Amino acid sequence: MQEFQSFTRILFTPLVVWGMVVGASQLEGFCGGGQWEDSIYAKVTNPTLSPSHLKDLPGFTRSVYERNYALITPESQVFSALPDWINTSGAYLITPAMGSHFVMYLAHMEENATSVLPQQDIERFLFVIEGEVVLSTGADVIKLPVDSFAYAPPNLKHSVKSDISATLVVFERRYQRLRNEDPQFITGSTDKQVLLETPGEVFALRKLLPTTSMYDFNIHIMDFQPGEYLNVKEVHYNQHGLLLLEGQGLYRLGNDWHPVQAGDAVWMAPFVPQWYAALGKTRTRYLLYKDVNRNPLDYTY
Ligand code: UGY
Ligand code: MN
Repeated sequence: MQEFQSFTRILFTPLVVWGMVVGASQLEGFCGGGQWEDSIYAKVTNPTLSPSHLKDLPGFTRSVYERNYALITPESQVFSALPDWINTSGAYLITPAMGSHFVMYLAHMEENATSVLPQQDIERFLFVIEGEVVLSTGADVIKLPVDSFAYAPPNLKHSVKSDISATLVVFERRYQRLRNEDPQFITGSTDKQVLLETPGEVFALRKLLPTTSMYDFNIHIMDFQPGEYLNVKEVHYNQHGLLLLEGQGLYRLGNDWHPVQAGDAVWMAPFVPQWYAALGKTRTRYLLYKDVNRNPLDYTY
């Protein structure tokens, strides 16, 4: 009898351990990063309150879709093959169906993945959250690791490829030309962008695109230390697409107050009241699309 017990222990102990490892890896869900867990923005795809921790609450999600804003949290992001991209799945988080004039999507590129060009006259901005991609234009071949970005002006022939798996956040919109100036192809990384003055505010601000009038939008990187908040309770004509890269806090959207954390995406329509306070123990960093430099009377959408 004793022999039988030790035999079963020998047989089953490795099986149980193996089962726990496999089970744990499955719990990470299909956006689980695994190999990228120590990347600086790992919380975007492995949030503190991850889908696996919420799985026992039937139907629970923090996501909401209102007339003038949406909060889309990781447990409700739905990925499917990105049309014509190779080995890439995408989750569209903001689209014109909501009233926006831009799209914002996450692209999960597997090994040997390749992008396709945007449609004619569409400009594209991409930011690397996990892994590394290689961006090629006719003239340049550029490696883009985590925290780096690229802006492709409308009709620029380019491709994005990944040898290893990578996650990007991508913004696209129809370029709104002003005079005869053309925006330029741009690449860079957040840490190389200068810190800008923010009169009346405490957050640290970097802009990833030039502020000149050729560019009809900008991408802001905003950092708040725990306890810091927006002083202005903003209501403005500009639209926003936001991805929380780090930290946790409270977002006021319209008359609603939402606890948010890294990985959450927010759509803000023109004039939606907006305010943020960083809470939790670490800084908040978010990435923010904002349309700029155009007369609101000239919008063609
Ligand atoms: O620039 C902005 O509009 C920015 N401060 N908005 C925001 O963080 N919601
Ligand atoms: Mn704003």
